[in-house]
Amino acid sequence: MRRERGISELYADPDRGDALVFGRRVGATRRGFLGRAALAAMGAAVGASIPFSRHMPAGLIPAAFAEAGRPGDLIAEKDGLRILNDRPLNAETPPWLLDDDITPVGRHFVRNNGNLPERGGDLTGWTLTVDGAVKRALTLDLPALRRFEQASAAVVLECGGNGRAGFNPPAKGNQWTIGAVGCAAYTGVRLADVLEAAGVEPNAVYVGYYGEDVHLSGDPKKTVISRGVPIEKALDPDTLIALEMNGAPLPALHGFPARLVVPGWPASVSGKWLRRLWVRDRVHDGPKMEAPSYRVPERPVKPGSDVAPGAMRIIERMPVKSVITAPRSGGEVRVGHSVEIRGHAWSGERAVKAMHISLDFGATWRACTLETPRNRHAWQRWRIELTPPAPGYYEVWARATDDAGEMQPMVVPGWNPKGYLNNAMHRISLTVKA
Ligand SMILES: Nc1nc2c(c(=O)[nH]1)N[C@H]1C(S)=C(S)[C@@H](COP(=O)(O)O)O[C@H]1N2
Ligand SMILES: [Mo]
Repeated sequence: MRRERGISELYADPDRGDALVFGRRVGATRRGFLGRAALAAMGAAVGASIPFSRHMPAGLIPAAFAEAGRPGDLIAEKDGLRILNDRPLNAETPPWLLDDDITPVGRHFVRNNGNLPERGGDLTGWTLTVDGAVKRALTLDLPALRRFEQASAAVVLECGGNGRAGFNPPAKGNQWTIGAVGCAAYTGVRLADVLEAAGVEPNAVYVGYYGEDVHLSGDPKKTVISRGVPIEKALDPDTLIALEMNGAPLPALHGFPARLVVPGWPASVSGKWLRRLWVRDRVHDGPKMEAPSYRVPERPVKPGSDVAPGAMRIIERMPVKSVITAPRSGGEVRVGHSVEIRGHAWSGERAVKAMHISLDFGATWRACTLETPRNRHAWQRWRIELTPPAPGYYEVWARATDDAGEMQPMVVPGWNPKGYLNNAMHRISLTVKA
């Protein structure tokens, strides 16, 4: 009951939801909303009456019970993150710690597929090789890399599996809720400039990365992960080889001394601890490029089905999404007082153009103010000040719409075998005290 749940799980099986909350089925009216007895039970469970109960779907597990980030799940370098796994290290950020416009290093999620490279923060012997379908292979040390023009940008990195915990039937892998995302400021050089120096051959179609991290088996011949992007994305002037994060050298956990930052795509293509970039004459085929890794069915499938590898496509841009960073879920306000609700919104390679919130389980929506991003690919601040109408239990649901008109779904979208791309709306609970 403690882990954060998507809105959807509830719709999928209302009876089970009721049983989880109340220990029994409490029953719904014919229209699928809560009946009187159910309402009383629900009110008692959340500790307040529910002013918008007429809109509350039966089986909805209250957000009040869906808290993530229990204390105690702490790691030294990370401030209040929830550890999903310590070997390899994987940790996500509770939404209320994502409030900063630029995510501090201590609050940026970590996703490692293997063990950290031995070098830590030591540069000895480090070079980056660029080879393959190029006119001249390059071997660059850090000073050589720094001689390229410097570029800086705030960039959202989101794991392709962020939100995996919401899928039903469950998908194996880290059970990310909503916090495998962050927006840090990166400084480095444009991948395009480095590729241009190497001279990309006309037959180049993809660029694959190799990092220095160590396979969990300990076998030095095994590669942890080696993904890549099409040459067009690699040549996009916003794609960086980052050397700094938030104005300091990249931390060991985030790829020291150099990582790719590929905006708008699943963060798995933003290779950390770079040692080689291989320009390919075919779609890169390193570990975790093949199906089903980072692929989704080309066409919608029935939840739980087997999907043939050939019927899957590589994930490219990430979908529209938002997070509520304040107040913290479970917060209280006094009746008659206003409360500022705020957060961030982003959409892969697009801009977000509208942000709405609902206080009444999705019956009505109010437009929030939405700031423009500080640069393309940074997330956008949204906020709204409102005064809930009466004492009681509320849920805030948040929905972003991007400039192509794509909107976050209320329920978990397209089930897929590995649990990628869940951009269902985020929700929190809010209690108004008399
Ligand atoms: N070399 C290497 N690069 C990697 C990974 C990895 O395990 N090894 N994980 C990838 C994945 S799946 C994600 S989501 C991001 C996470 O970046 P972060 O730890 O800086 O948040 O790094 C990507 N780059
Ligand atoms: Mo990831």
